[in-house]
Amino acid sequence: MLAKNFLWGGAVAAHQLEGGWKEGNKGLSVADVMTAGAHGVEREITDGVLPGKYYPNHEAIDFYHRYKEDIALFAEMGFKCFRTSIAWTRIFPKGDELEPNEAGLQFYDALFDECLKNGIEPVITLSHFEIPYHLVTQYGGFRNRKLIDFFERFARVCFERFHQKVKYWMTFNEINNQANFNRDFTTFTNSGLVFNDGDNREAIMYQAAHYELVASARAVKIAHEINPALKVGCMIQFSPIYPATCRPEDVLMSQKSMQKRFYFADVHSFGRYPKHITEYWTRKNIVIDFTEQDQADLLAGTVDYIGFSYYMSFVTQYNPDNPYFDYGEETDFVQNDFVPRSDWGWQIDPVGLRYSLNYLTDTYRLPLFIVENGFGAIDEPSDDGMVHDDYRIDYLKAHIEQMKKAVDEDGVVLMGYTPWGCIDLVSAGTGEMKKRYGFIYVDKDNQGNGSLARSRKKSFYWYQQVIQTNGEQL
Ligand code: BGP
Repeated sequence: MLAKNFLWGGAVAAHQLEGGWKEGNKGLSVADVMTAGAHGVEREITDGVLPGKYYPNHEAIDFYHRYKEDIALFAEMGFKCFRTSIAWTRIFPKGDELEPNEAGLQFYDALFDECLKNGIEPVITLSHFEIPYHLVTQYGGFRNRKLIDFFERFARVCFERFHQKVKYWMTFNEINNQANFNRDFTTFTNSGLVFNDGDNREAIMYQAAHYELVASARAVKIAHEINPALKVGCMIQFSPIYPATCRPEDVLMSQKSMQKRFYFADVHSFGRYPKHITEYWTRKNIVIDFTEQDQADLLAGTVDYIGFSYYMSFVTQYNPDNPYFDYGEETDFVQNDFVPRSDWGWQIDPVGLRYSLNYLTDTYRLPLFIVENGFGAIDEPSDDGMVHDDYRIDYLKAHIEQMKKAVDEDGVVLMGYTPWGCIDLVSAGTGEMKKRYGFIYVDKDNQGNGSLARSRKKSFYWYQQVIQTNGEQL
């Protein structure tokens, strides 16, 4: 049985739903300068004002003006918590100012008050793919050690201002996405790295990740100093990477691929890097700017819980071109014929969620929080005006079943479950509106047309009943 105070809710990120990109003195974030992509088309990064280009995050779903209506709908579903992020550029429009922007702080004061008034606990991510654009152009993003201080200032201001309203925090969303350094990863990371030809991407990635990990640890320490009751977690993108067969080389490859992607959680939880990473740096001649103070900071700022997203699993196999078993690359991933895939090719694997919960518990022995899980699909309202999203219900039901088994049968300590995109919003990966996750439909299309009206999908009523029965009736 799930605990009585289990945190059922939903998750979003500021830049994907707020809009109001210039309101309240907000500055430009990386998300504001990204055009819409499409199926398989990367989003383009411009200066944010290219004529004729559509920037989906500028208006998003206008939550900035409609949050009261949306929170009322979350309350109607019975949400116990609501996970969103604070847009860094509302608080520090450029990122390097000394004083915060009061109008931005007031917006979040009002938003958190509205949540609390409705019996909904805010769960807040400090940085969710929305780093100030100025920090990218002027400082090179997290290539630069100065970013640690800028982030620390931002975190301190948020904790000081909101610690009586917000108990649960996370530092960087999916911090480990940058492990895929061969991709152009600006859309899916917080690091604000733009690569030039000839860059040693891998070395830059490890350095930026190190600065982010130190910045995160410093934030955790500050939060605990300001209010020891605060719970601060990390946020890891978790997808197990299975071996293609029981061939020992495949199994070892799977292990090495998991090490590469999830060492971030080791540093967050233990305050130390695992040896396999430091050995790898030595072997690859990667020299990291890593001071004694950094090490002290990492140890002083270990997290209280592990927040993670779970959407899918992967499969990898031995690559004869990699005889040293260096960390596996995505190019070595193969299809899993045992599981179906979504329209976007994401492998649907509910049992993998139970595996992940067990893996994370065994490795870190910390409470866990599933802060993202969900099914991105094309929804079409029927003649009765409602979206009958049985496919989404099926996906969530199957995952909740496995989550309950992990708690009931495996003894996993789980704080809560917040499905991703509880209201339709702009896709982070593609910038589309038509990749929808919500229980609440928003009338808007990929070109930005639509009334922005909200309506309840079939899954809205289903999830309402799940929460009402604390997960007993699926
Ligand atoms: C996660 C991100 C979210 C979210 C989700 C779905 O990686 O934390 O911001 O967007 O993925 O991805 P997409 O929007 O590309 O479907």
